[in-house]
Amino acid sequence: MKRKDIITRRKALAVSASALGALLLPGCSKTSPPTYGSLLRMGDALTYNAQRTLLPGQSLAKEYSFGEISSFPATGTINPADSSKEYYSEEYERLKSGLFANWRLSVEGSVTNAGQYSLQDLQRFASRTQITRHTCEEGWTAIGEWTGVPLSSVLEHAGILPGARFINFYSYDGWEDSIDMLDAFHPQTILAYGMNGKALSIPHGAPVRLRVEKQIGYKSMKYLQRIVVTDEFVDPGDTGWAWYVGI
Ligand SMILES: Nc1nc2c(c(=O)[nH]1)N[C@H]1C(S)=C(S)[C@@H](COP(=O)(O)O)O[C@H]1N2
Ligand SMILES: [Mo]
Repeated sequence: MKRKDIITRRKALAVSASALGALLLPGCSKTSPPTYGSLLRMGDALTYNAQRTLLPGQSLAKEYSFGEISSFPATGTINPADSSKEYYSEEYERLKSGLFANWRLSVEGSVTNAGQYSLQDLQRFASRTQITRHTCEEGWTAIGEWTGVPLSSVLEHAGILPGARFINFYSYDGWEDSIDMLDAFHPQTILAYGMNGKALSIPHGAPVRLRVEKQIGYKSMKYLQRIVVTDEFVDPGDTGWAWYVGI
């Protein structure tokens, strides 16, 4: 699917996605994201994880058993190394041909230690495995097992500065999106490098994708390239999809 088609499709789906958000989240508007900044900024001695436990509404998404894992279609971009596609990335093609040995996830912005993480770097953190249901805005769901590093571990390693409020993600196929600190530090929000016991495949977002289990499927960005911690809300406005669609 071409990037242009994605945008058109996302525009077409905006109404249903916002309606879904409004339905499930009375009182939450997509244009004014929840502001927990002042809460998160209180008490320099507390870690963000400690502060998170003070915040309401951090329930876990349901986790399933091994036997409930289902078939799982790959949708949207399925191979950024395909030069016939509008989402083609020459850099991604190079990284793929080197089996992602040279892939680095850049973590930058409002952090004390900006850095570049290789796949091995990410795999040195304690991992988390979870079997969850993916919900696509197109109306299908699928259950899969994801293994990766909690995003909170990487953010704590990078050292988030007190003013930070949002995490922006950029991918090799040109997608960009953001989540707030509540979702970023949610224990089931992981940078996944494994799916169903194997290395994450190209169609599903190799080498590393985001899993945001508390939100609709399109927030789980594939083909991660860059993470920018910011104190500004960056709405990927051209897409037309709701910024927050909790499930
Ligand atoms: N970079 C990127 N991330 C993406 C997409 C995409 O096209 N590109 N599609 C999104 C949508 S709409 C869904 S439903 C899921 C699909 O993930 P899957 O291909 O592993 O099923 O990824 C999401 N993340
Ligand atoms: Mo989707």
